[in-house]
Amino acid sequence: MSERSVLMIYTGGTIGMVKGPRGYEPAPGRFMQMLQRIPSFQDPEQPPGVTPVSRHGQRIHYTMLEYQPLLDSSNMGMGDWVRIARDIERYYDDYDAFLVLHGTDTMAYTASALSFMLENLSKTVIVTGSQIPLSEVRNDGDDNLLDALLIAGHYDIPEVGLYFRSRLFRGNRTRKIDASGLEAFGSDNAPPLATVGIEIDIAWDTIRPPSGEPFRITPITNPNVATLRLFPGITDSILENFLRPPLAGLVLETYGAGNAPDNRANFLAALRAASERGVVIVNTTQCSRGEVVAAYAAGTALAEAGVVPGSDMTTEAALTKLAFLLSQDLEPAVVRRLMPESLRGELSNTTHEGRFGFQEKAFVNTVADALFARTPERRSEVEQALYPVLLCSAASLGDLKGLRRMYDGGADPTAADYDGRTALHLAAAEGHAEVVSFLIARGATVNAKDRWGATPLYDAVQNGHEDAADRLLEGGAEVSVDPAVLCTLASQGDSEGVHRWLKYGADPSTRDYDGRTPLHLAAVEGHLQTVRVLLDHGADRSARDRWGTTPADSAQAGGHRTVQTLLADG
Ligand code: ASN
Repeated sequence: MSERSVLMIYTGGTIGMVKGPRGYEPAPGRFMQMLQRIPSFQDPEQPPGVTPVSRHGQRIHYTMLEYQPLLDSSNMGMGDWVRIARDIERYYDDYDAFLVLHGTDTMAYTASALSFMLENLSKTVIVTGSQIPLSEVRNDGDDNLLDALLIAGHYDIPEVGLYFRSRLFRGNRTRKIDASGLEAFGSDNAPPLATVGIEIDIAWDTIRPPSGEPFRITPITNPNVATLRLFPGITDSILENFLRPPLAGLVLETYGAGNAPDNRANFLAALRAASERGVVIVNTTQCSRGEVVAAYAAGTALAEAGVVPGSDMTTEAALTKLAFLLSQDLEPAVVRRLMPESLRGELSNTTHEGRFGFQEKAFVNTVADALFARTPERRSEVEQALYPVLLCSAASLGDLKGLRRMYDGGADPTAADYDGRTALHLAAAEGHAEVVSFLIARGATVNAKDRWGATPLYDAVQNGHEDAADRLLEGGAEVSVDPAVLCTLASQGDSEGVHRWLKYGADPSTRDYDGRTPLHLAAVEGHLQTVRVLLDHGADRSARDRWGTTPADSAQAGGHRTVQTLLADG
């Protein structure tokens, strides 16, 4: 049996409310008592806050941190987001995972905000709540909370998730989509991170890898952001007023794939003027699914007015991301550049998106789970053992995306497998020139030697990949040719191989242990073309081996008259 600890930060929301004279209201100090009475949350043999052992052999210890006052989430603001982030920071080392119990009304905002503020997260953080209070006989709080607690108590999902009604979503992809139904949250542009049925099914390949950097928080402190949902007939003066100081960032919810009127000069002029003043304006769609694309003139006009595309971000994510970036000391131009880039998996289709897919991580995690390597240290050992193999396999397949993902996820660019083969060896041997350049740029060891002494350049040249070889030379690869290589190729009559090696700096007059040069070996076997190539590259036709034999003598001994004549001619 193993144990994990979870901190439950109880901020308020319907989940813990009880019926009062004015309707449902928070009930301070009651939540933990309610949980204690539910057998799945409390093992009767254990002190308060300890679950029974799960069927995976795990016992979860949970502690409740109850906020004062407990809030209906409609009453929450940026300060409350920061308070939660700071509490997670304060207790980060003391718990394995964190649950945030929260009202549903603004839960998607809080989850998005937390996803940005919690940087380099390596532990599971799940925000959850319910539509019907736990105090009611029929409620959805019981399941939501227990499932979220079990996920937090078993899995390392280094993201801010939002759990509701059998699904764990990436928090910054969610929206509250139903005011009455129990399936209150949706994530139309990103699949769930986990689905709970008979089994808990974690979609490991969608989960972002931990960065490996130390955890820290960057609080959201700039409140001067807003959202504006366009509607047909919005007047120029309303827009102008909206854009006035102190506004620093605006999420403009446009029509369809990112369109706004392009037949109203003043409307666009107002946006342009605000952009020029430094207001960062982001274009998101009013649709719940799909993304902003540059397909229509009506959208292009916005881009020309300085509005940046928000891809498929939700309004909640775009707004909190804007606030997060504007809370740091960044130039508007930098904020504009970062808005369309994925920072925490909040949007798709960016140049960095690949790094968050991380199928390899999923594989590593599966192996780690199979080995019961639950602690970060043990996981890291598994990672260190597997990465070199995964890197080599990706390199030999020319899988640049996979390599980029692994390096972005912290893999060591100099890692070698048990034969001393590095990703660079494999990319060179297979002639994946692009990959070779990428690996060199990422700090791979250019002259790494495998256990047989072969360097990446050797592999590239030997396998006839001149493009890859050229890139290695540009990257500082040194030519060091085993004399036996040229002699072997010459005696096999591999004129192309010989030519290639000579081109990449091999010495044409190198000698084997009997003092024979490649020319001797090609001559004795009668390889005319190879002999020509060697002569063209200045091979010494008068070289004598340990018995005093010249290449011409060798040709004669082998009965190769044409070769003999060619060698004698000079
Ligand atoms: N008004 C509640 C809240 O957001 C709604 C809920 O939690 N279901 O706090």
